Amino acid sequence: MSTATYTVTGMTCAHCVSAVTSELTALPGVTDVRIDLANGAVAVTSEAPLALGDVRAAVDEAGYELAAAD
Ligand code: 9UX
Repeated sequence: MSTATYTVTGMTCAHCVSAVTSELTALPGVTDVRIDLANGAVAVTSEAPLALGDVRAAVDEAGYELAAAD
């Protein structure tokens, strides 16, 4: 298992969180997504490390921006 944290900008409500969670959960191998709306922190757990470009594309697809990968 691998957990990586990212900062996503633009999320301001619970529906935003739901949209990002849904897109990230759809990535192959993702088993858990946790989002802290207050600070935009997104923790993604997956069976193997994810490609940053895939994470960025999923966040973009939801309508938000991946600002940083920690
Ligand atoms: Mo509503 Mo959260 O437009 O964006 S889904 S604030």
